[in-house]
Amino acid sequence: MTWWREARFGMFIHWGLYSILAGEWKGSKGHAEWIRDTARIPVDEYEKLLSEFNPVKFDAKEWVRMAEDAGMKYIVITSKHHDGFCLFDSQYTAWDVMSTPFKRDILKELSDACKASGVRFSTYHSIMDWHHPDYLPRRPWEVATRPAEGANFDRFVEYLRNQVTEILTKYDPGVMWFDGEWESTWTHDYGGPLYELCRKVKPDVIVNNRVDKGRGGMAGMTEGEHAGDFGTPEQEIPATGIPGVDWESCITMNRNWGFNAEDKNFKSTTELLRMLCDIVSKGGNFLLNIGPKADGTLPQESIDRLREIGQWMKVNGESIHGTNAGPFEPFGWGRCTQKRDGNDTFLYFHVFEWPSEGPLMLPRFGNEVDKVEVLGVSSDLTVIFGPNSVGVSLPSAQRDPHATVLKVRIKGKPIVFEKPAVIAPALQFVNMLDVQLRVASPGLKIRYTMDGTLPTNRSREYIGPIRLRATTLLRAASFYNDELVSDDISVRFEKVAPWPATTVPTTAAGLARKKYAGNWDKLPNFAELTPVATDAVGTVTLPPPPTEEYVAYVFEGFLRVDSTDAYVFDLRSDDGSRLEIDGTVVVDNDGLHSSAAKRGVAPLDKGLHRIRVLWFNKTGGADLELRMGQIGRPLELIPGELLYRGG
Ligand code: FHN
Repeated sequence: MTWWREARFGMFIHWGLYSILAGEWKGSKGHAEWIRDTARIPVDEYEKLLSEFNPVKFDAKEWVRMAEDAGMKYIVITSKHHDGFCLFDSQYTAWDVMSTPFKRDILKELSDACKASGVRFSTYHSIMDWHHPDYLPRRPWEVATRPAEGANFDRFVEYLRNQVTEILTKYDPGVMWFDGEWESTWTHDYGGPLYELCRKVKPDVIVNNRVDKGRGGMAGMTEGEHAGDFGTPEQEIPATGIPGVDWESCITMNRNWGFNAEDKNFKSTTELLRMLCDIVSKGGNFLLNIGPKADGTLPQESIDRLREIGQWMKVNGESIHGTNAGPFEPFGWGRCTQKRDGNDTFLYFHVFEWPSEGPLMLPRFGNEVDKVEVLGVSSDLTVIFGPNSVGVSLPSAQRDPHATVLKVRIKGKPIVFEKPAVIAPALQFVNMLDVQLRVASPGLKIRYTMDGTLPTNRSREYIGPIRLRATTLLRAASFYNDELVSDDISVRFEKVAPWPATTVPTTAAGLARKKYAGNWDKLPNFAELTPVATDAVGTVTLPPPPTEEYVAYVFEGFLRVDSTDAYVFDLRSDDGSRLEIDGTVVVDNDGLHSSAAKRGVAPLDKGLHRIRVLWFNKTGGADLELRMGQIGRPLELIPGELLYRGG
């Protein structure tokens, strides 16, 4: 992953037969790469585009040069989008560029051009395929005209795997960027092995998380145990990065991935550059999309922005390439990235907004400052050093309207004046609760009070977990050289009475499970429904595969706890689910979503407690898992001997 992490910035390219239509079909506009579906073009009509695809102005070296000059370190081009058309010479289909008048292997030319440059070649490959006869499901509107009889999805998967193998072996992609994984026919049982195939054929290839089923919607991060080397937020930038998690935001320059002649909603160069700074300051990569025209040229608006981005990157690229997420909490006027320099650190501050008057005060840190400079220009930068503070002033004429970059060299790892994080298994407890306080920066002391007052340099210093036995308002802050240097954080921990156990006699082990049929987007009111089946199960679990769709289950019975305490419950499901204990909702994980977990806490007296778990699945993947643990202890699947059916 090293080259990819250091690259930070790449070019996405959506190009294919749809580019010929430029977003319009028989007067209907507003389309792009989905046009075969959104304009409902019958496949035989769409196939006529083959004879029109002849991008005579395509110049792979020119495309790669534009990417490189823009500071982009890799390109990801659609080897095959959802329409199934292949931009490469595939031995497994004639639905490819060699069947067009162009008859040139576009991927080969781009791969070769990349080899001769500093740009890594990569490909986007859609799993969903609206042309291959064995792909299922058909688009809903064409089921009648393009019947699925005889389609064999496993034969399609073999075709997919064969093409992935030929791409990996012929074009040396740095990244396999899969997409179109969301339909119910594509499952983890295919996704996992496809990831393994990529690893086997080309061990150094990087594979995104859309190879499998773990992508949590457009937010793009991987949930649950699924394959993929990085998360893929789409058309969005996460609010914060996630330490140790690789991710890449893919974003269009205007509003479409594929070329749409009417779409002039191009983001400004300033907006695009500030997105780049924002993404990289959070530890992510930026994959910026281009939608080339049918003749093989790029839209002029794209060319102009790439050139302007390149001008900025020539001066400021070191604040992007090879950097990691900045160490500070968000601050309004800009972003920060960082790069180690031996034992020292370079902090790069991207200044978007300068104060209307007075110096710009940098986020506070405790390190000794070696040097402060403005990248690129000899400048009249004024630096004001205060006690653990740095302010800068720069004449407005010397500021970069996109973003001015300040390069600050400090000794050692950043000593960020961050407020302490409070780590606890719950906010409520029955007997006692161990609370931890943490700061990432070296050199800081945490001081805290337990009566809600603001800590001073005479307050207790945090040296290890704090054991609470009564309701407490914990308040903590960071100190450096015995000076209060951070905001404070207050958290109220409440000692609560346990919910009383019930005395209902139990009749047998396990839970009653009722099955319901329906098409829901969230949990229904089961009191209004009649179950289609009822059985008993040893614990909270779904029937074995194949996955059921348009279905719900309600599990009911009693849970036995053997000691009075607060218990943490972790409920994972796809789609929605809910946990109720003694009639109170403890975890609400409802809604249409891929596998995701939520937690809740219930204070329980020793004995039996009524438990109800509700779950539904609309279509696609499904899972349900309930774990519990006494507060402060590991969570485990609920063993059957703790579950009973009631009288
Ligand atoms: O359906 C595709 C879309 O056409 C485009 O390729 C984007 C880019 O990541 N991915 C899918 C939408 O999530």
